[in-house]
Amino acid sequence: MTNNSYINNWIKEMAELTTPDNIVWIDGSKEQTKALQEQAVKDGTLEALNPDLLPNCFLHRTAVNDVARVENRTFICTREKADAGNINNWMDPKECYDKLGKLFRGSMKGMTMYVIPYSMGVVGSDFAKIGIELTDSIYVVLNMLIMTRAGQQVIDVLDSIGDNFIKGLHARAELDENNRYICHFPEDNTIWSINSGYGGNVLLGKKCFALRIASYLGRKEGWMAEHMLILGVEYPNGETKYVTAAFPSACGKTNLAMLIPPEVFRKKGYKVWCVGDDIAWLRVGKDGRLWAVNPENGFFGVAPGTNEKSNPNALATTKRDTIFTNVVHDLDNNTVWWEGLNDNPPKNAIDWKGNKWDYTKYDKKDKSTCGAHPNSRFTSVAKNCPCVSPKFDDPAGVPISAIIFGGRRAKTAPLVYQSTSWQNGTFVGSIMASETTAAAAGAVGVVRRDPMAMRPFVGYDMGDYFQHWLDMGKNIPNPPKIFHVNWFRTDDEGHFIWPGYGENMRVVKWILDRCEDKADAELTPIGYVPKPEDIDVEGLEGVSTDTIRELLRVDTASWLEDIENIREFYKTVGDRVPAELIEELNGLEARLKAAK
Ligand code: GTP
Ligand code: SPV
Ligand code: MN
Repeated sequence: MTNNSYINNWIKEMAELTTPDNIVWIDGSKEQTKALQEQAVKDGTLEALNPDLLPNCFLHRTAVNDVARVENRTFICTREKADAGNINNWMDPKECYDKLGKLFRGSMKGMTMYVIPYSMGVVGSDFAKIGIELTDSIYVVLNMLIMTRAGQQVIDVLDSIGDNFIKGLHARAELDENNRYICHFPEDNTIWSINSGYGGNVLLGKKCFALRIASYLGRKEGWMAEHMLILGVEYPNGETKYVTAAFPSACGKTNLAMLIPPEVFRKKGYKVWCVGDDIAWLRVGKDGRLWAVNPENGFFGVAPGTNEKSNPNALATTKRDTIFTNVVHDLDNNTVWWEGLNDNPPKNAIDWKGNKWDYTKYDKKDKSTCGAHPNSRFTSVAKNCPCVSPKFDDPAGVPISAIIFGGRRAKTAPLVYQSTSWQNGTFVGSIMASETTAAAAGAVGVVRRDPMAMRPFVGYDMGDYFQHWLDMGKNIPNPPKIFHVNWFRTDDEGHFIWPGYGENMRVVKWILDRCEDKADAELTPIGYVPKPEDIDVEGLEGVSTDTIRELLRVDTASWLEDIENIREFYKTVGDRVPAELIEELNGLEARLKAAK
C-alpha cells in the first residue's frame, strides 16, 4: 500500500511477532467499512440496531473485566526513570519490549491484522501528525474510522513521511487483566497495548497518542497537547470567541462543548459551536495568540446522563452512524437505553453484561443494578453534531480567549474564579482536584489531585510539564486568561446547588466578558471572584441571590486545609516542581491567613 520502507519494515516485523494469517489495509472506503460491519455482526462483535430509528448504528459489549482505562497498568517507558516522573508508572523500555513481546508473540495466529493509517488533525495541516495502528480488532477499526481521519487520505501521503509517524500495536490476546498493559515509548514514537478491548486503552490515536505521546512531542517542539474541549460562543453581532476547558474524565467536557444557551440568551442571538469535546492541541499563532485544534474526528462520549434536557446535541449526534458500547439493548424495538436517558427503562432488555435485565429491580442509588455500565459510551461522528463548529476542519484552528480549569468538588472550589496572571493560572491548573469517576478503573468519588486534568495523560515528568506551561506563557505575547470553575458544589444533603448544563453559559459569559474587561469582580485570596450581581441570572428560575452568593463563597478555612494537601502533592510530584509554583503556593497561603 506504500513504498515507505520504514512503514513496510515495521509492519513486517510486527507481523513476524504476532503471526496473523492475513494483513488488511484500512482504506476507509464505504465498501470496506460495510463489509467489516457485516463481518463484526456475523461474529457477534456488534449487533446491528434498528435501521429506521438508529440508521448505521451498532451495539458492542466489552468483556466484563474490561470497561474503563486502567491507569495502574499504563506505563511510560523512557530510558531514564526520572524522565517519566513520579506520577507515571515506569518500565525500562528494553524490559517492557521483552515482556510485552512475549505476550504479543503469536497473539494474532488465525486472525487478521488490520493496518489503520490515520491522522490526528486535518491531513497535511501544520498541527497534524500521522499514526498507524496495527490491531486484530474490527471494533477498534470501526471506532478509529469515526474517531480519526483515517484511510485513503492518509495512505496517499505515507510515501513522503519517512519515519515520522507514531507506531501503534494492539492485540486483544486473552483479555487477561493480569497481563493487560498500555505502554508508551515516547523516545521511539511507539505505543503497545495488549489484553484490552476498551476505548481509551485501545483506540491508540486518543489518549495514548494525542495526549501522552503528543504532550512529550509538544514539550520538545514548543506546543501543548491538553485534555480540553474547545467551544465557540457566537455573539449577537456575529463575532465568535473561543475557549478551551480542561475537566477530568467524566466531569463535563462533552456537555459543556455542546451547550445550548438558556432561552434568554438564545433570544438575544447567542449560539455555541463545538470544535472539540476531549482533546486540544495548542500552538502560538503568528498573531501572538494561542490557537487550538481538535485533533480528533469524533466523540467517544459518556452515555449515562445524556438526555434531551442535559445534552440534546449529543443525543442528536448519536442517532446515526454510532457505535454504542456497554449500554442497555432494548429488544422490543432494537434500540438502546441508559440510566438518565428517560424515565422509561425498557421492559424487555439485555444489560451491559449481556444478561436479561429486570428494570423493576433498578435502583438509581445502587450502581450494581444499572443496565448500562456507568462508563458506557457512544462513538459518534463529530460532523453529525447539530452544533459542530464551521471551523471544525479549519487547519489553522481557532484563537483562544480563555482557558478554563475545573473539577468535581463538593465543597472548596467556588462556581468560578479568575487567576491573576499566566503564572498564577498555571498554579491554579496544577492544584486542580476532583472526585474520581467511573472513567478509570478503581474507587469512585475519592478526591485526588489531577493537574490540568492531565494526571493520567502526561507522557513525561509532571514537574517538567508544569515548567512547560510556564515556558509557553513566556512565548505567547497575547495569552488567554485562565479561569477555574466548579459545577459540582453540593448542599448539606449532597444535592448539586448549581443547575449546570445549559445554565453554565452564564458563567462562560462572565469569563468572556472578563477577557474584555467588560465584567466586574472582587479580588479574593484565590483570585478574582464575581460578585453575585456580576453573573447574569436573567430568566434563571429557582436560584436565589443567596444561593449564588453561597456558590461564589471562598471558604477560607477549607482552602487553608487544602494547602497542606497541595504541599504533599507537590512533594509526590518531586523536585522538578518549578520554584514559581512553590512561590504561588506560599503566596496563596499567606493571603488566606491574612483574610482569616
Ligand atoms: P470524558 O469523556 O471521560 O473525558 O468525560 P467528559 O469530561 O466529557 O464528561 P461528560 O460531559 O460526558 O459528563 C460526565 C458526567 O457529568 C455526566 O453524567 C453528566 O451528566 C455530568 N455533568 C456534565 N455537566 C454537568 C453539569 O454542569 N452539572 C452536573 N451536575 N453534572 C454534569
Ligand atoms: C476519558 O476517560 O477521559 C475519556 C474516555 O475520554 S477514554 O477514551 O477511555 O480515555
Ligand atoms: Mn476524556
